[in-house]
Amino acid sequence: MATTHHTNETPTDVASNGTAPTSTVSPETLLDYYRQMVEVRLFEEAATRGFRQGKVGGYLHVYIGQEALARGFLDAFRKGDKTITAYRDHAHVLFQGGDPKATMAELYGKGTGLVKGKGGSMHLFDVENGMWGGYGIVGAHIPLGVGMAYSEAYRETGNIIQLYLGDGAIHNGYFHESANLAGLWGKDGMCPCLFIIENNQYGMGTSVERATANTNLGSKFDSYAIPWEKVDAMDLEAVIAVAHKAVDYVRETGKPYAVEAMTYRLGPHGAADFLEQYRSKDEVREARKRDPIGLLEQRLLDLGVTDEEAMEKIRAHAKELADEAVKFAEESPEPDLSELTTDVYAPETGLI
Ligand SMILES: Cc1ncc(C[n+]2csc(CCOP(=O)(O)OP(=O)(O)O)c2C)c(N)n1
Ligand SMILES: [Mg+2]
Repeated sequence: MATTHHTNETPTDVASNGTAPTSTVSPETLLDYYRQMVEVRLFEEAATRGFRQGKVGGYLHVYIGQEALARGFLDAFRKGDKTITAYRDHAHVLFQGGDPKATMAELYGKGTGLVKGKGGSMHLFDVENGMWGGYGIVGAHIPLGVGMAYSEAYRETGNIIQLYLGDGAIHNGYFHESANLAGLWGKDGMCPCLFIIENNQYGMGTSVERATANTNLGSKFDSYAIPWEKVDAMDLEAVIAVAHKAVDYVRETGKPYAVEAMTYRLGPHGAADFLEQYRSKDEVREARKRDPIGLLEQRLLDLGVTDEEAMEKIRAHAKELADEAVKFAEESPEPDLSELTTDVYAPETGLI
């Protein structure tokens, strides 16, 4: 479960001031999230096959092993809130209600794709559902997310930003400059930003231990007077509990908060990362024992809300959905040539 560490004002303080966090989740909701996590898993396995067949262009990074993380935090997502993340972005889009067919078509670079085939796997956007990208430059979305949080506070919308970043991205200058401003703006209640570190133990082939002398990544936020805590992100219910507490705090105070979510990348860094010389097979085999989908299956069985047969049906349906998405992507047309010059400038510029 979660271990906590606080620097200054904390969600616990907020709760004691009367705004109790909500963290309960019904067995039915857990079962629904299980279904969604299986659907995302099979979607990404199908996308990986598409990549290996040379049909998915650009690059492809899957979220396999990390599904409970985004699913858990998004339980606390409210309409109007926004998410922003790096290139490992399929799960966020799908959990936020993105269409699997349009998402797969985007990976295939087709005109029917989520962003008309112009973004590919790393640059998914689904603004209608509150998903603001999808960024390929490590760390570059962090200042954008912090600026978006300031904008929400300035316009007094009551919305917050869920800003996801990797354990590798936290060593980037972008992070430190942005976190500094977030802490500063937060003093005036002007930065409703929830930083979520997706600590999957690796940045490409570099383990956290090889990337920093201070591997307690959440503590980087101490420098900027941003309170934080850690959570076991293989445990969906633990994530949901922390997510609500953190989101409530950020929304109530307009101050930033951070969660170091401990997870593991069960798949390769990217679809072309075959050798994985930076970690042992034993390590991955060991980590698989805590696959968040496996843990959730056991939990659902213990709760008595499902059985093997029902779960098999969920898997079979997820496979159908993934197959349909692939078929749609394969049969979709290439983007029209005229699209080459559209969406280049913002409409406000009057240039196009
Ligand atoms: C500025 C920049 N430097 C280097 C890269 C190459 N690169 C792509 S992913 C990656 C690792 C990032 O790791 P992390 O933030 O932990 O995210 P994860 O892949 O684990 O989700 C690197 C160094 C990049 N895309 N952008
Ligand atoms: Mg990482």
